[in-house]
Amino acid sequence: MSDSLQAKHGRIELVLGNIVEQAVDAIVNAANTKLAGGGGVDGAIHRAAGPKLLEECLRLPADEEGRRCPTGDVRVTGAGNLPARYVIHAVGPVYNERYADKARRQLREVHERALAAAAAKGCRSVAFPAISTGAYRFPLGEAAPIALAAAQEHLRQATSVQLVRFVLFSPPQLEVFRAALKALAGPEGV
Ligand code: AR6
Repeated sequence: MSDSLQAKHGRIELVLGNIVEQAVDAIVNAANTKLAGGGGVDGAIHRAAGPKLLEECLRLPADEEGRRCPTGDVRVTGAGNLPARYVIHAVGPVYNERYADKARRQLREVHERALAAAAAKGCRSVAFPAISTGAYRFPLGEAAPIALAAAQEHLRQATSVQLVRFVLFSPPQLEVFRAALKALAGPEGV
């Protein structure tokens, strides 16, 4: 089964691994609205990047409740000690079955905006975790096709981004993304 898909302007790739080890131009963080760190990917990224990353996040403007980025949106910082140049902090939706349509829309949007932000910085390679599928409980089988379709759509336009890598943290997660990538490729299996 193929772990990559060639789109018009670039390639989508799936790997099993840790997002903090990716030597790409930008890594995407599954952040929360406060951008002050947290658990999961966010915690791992802040630990590996060192204190400079948090300092940079805290310098971003916040509203009166300490929110630096609304749900569905992104903010870009440097990457501290990470091998990447930028961290794109992306706030995915908290999944709630009653508002599943809204969550799907916001998940799509956050991927689109992360890719647009990467392109605005001239990035050639971007690595994503499976945003919202941990603490935010978005079902992985629903999240994978949304994330992959947003990447495919971005790579249909002229963009600096040539590689969109999804970094999955466990073999079962990789399998779910593989099935979704296969479905996206269509019967030709492009
Ligand atoms: N590399 C790649 N993937 C990982 C890693 C890693 N190092 N660590 C976990 N995952 P989550 P969310 C996978 O909870 O659901 C934080 O506290 C994990 O298996 O990190 O968007 C933030 O501060 C899961 O599939 O992000 C927010 O408050 C996926 O990454 C909140 O959690 C996302 O899990 C965001 O929740």
